[in-house]
Amino acid sequence: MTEPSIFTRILNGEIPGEIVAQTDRVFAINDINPQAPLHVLVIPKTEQFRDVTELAAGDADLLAEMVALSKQIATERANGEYRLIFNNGASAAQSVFHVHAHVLGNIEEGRLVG
Ligand code: DGP
Repeated sequence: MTEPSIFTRILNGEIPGEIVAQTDRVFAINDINPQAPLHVLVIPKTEQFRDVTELAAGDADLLAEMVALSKQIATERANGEYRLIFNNGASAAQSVFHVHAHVLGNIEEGRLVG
């Protein structure tokens, strides 16, 4: 059996990490290494999907729920505008193979990150 992902371990309270928002199927944490003033990870509570390609093919409703929670967080903690990033594969800088969206907001004018 494969080990639970770092995100599943945070969700289960096995390692520290504050859940800043959640729905029945999705939760959000602040990124440990923020690349913008708002940098949240939005993550399905199930780790069955490695990346957004698998997720979109397997459960499009769950992907839509991730986008809706991202928008809600951006509305509460930024001005409703946000950058949404999914890294797909190690050579695209994915390090955790439990699909997650990076939600970035309050980005300084002209400054692109990631
Ligand atoms: P990616 O490179 O797209 O797989 O993004 C993984 C992100 O997960 C990365 O931005 C850092 C974040 N991360 C890794 N470990 C932890 C942790 O223990 N706590 C939190 N809050 N974030 C973590």
